[in-house]
Amino acid sequence: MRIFWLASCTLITISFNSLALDVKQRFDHLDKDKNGFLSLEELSSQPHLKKHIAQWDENKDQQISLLEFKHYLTNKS
Ligand SMILES: [Ca+2]
Ligand SMILES: [Ca+2]
Repeated sequence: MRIFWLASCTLITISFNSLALDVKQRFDHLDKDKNGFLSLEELSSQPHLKKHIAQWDENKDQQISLLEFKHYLTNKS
């Protein structure tokens, strides 16, 4: 029973990590100039996010940071 519990915890940890990794990979893929932010131009392949950038650009710098991108991916409906 203890082993089963440990295995469940490990699985949960792995799936959390892979989600975080997935966000980072998607972000890096979109961040063409690798400056750590997604400009409106770089969001051209993400029309939904581009359209709603005002909603997700939390510090209103007209760019999406990794954190803002993560919020978008985890909260969009
Ligand atoms: Ca960029
Ligand atoms: Ca921003």
